[in-house]
Amino acid sequence: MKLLILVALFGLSLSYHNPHTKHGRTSIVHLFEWRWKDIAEECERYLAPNGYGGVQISPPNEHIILSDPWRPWWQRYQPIGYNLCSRSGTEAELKDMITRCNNVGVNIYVDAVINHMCGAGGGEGKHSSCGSYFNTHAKDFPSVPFSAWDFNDGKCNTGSGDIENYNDIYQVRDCRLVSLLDLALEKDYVRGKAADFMNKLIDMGVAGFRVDACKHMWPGDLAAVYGKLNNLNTKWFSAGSRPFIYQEVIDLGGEPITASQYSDLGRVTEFKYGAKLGTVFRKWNNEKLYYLSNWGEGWGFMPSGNALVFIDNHDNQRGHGAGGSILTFWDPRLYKMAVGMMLAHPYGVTRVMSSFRWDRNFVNGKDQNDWIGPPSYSDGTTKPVPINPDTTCGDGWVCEHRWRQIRNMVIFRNVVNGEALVNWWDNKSNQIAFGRGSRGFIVINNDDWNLEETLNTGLPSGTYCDVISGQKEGNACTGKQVSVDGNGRAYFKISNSDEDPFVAIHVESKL
Ligand code: AAO
Repeated sequence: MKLLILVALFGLSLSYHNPHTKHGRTSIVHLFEWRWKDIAEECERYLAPNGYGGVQISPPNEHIILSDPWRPWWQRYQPIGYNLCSRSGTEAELKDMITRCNNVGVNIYVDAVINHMCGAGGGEGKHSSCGSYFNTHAKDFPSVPFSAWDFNDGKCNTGSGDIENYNDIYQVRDCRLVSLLDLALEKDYVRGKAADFMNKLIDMGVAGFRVDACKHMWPGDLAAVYGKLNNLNTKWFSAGSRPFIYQEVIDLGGEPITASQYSDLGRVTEFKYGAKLGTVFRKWNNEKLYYLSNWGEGWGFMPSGNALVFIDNHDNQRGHGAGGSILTFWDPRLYKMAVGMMLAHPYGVTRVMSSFRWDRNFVNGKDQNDWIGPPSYSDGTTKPVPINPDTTCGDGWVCEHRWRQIRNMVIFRNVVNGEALVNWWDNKSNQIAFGRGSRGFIVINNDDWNLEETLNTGLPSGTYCDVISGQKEGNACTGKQVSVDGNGRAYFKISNSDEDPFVAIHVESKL
């Protein structure tokens, strides 16, 4: 009997770990601050044809509109209620996007902000994205409605009412994160409102959620909210599918709240992954690429089946959240290699970042412009994403997910999905290579000298097109060619001064 219950519970919880991606697609792209209209088009014209499995969208909830600073990107992490008009568009546009992306097999994952409402200093009025009235002095959010009873302040015992010490788990869960009004998710009423919001989105067709600020919510409260969620819409997902849940918990070690406290409930963001890989590619602390031979759990990360991984996210690419070692589009050469490593390696569910550019202004190591919102018109509305003739994006949208090296590695990951890591090679320094079964092989040179080696690729004999320097187009190759002999061996030469000092081949890039 006990065993049966255990099996049932285990089965139940694991069901939130599945991203439900379709057609053998494996990666998610975060289209940070994109408008719903642009995402719908991107699903159809680019993401589906190039094998992206899903999109993480910016928070769709009604949010505060701020003027000082002017329309920061982070205003969307300050909910006013659960109406669905936001900086990215109207509810009708949101619905249209979800439908169109689903119709081409690209899932939508919603960034769900349920820990809190807006900042305590948000004031009173209708400066909110759907025009709903609110009053932070009275903690009154009539559009939900939430009132003073629905917040945690009574339970918080810091002087400021904010979290002051991350070593005190009660503060972290019951006090305000950077002054954001902290919802009392122990109340069934509050849980119900959060679940209603998420269920509305599930019924519209989303495949799951990135749950914001989970460190600041009690795991038991989250379990109760998840338990109230509907199954996914059977128009696009098989009957009985539970939503995919990945929880944002920043666990770099050293705090009493850990990622593992949440991993039974759903996947968890593995922040050590990008922080460590950034350190390795930058060669800080004497790190070397060859130490990656046991990358993954061997580096103290959570079990692969619990992890959602990424090189950078919307916070740490601008100094919010964690770590100076993080690689971003600002360091494109190292960044492409790191993203390539992530996508070639079997660990975790992978998320690719897609950013907008902003004018950085460092004063004493801190970017004074870390608040700047997406490319916008003077009235504060977000600009569309124009596509240039060479397929890159214009108007300040970086579109890392369209960079050839990154997009082709997203395809590589799909081609090698489910294959074991094999044929590891390294030079005891910063040159490494490994394969995935007999379907793909990658070679990386981050040393200050050339790589010239004959390696066992495990691939069938033939001539392959490197998908980093180019790609297979028809029967031609626009990049380097690699010939694999009858024993699976191939000669690789990668100059340390190559534009991208790595090479990747897979069975679908065979000429
Ligand atoms: C804004 C203003 C605030 C203002 C507030 C209310 O910036 O000054 O008080 O409005 O008016 C985003 C922005 C915030 C913004 C907020 C609301 O980033 O700047 O506040 O919207 O508009 C913690 C949380 C984590 C959170 C992260 C940013 O645990 O959940 O802070 N991320 C999510 C979102 C994020 C969003 C929110 C949550 C809120 O992704 O975009 O905020 O919805 C330690 C802790 C971490 C903690 C960090 C930062 O990390 O471990 O849990 O993250 O500190 O406080 C080393 C350590 C590492 C440490 C890190 C600190 O690396 O190893 O553990 O240093 O840098």
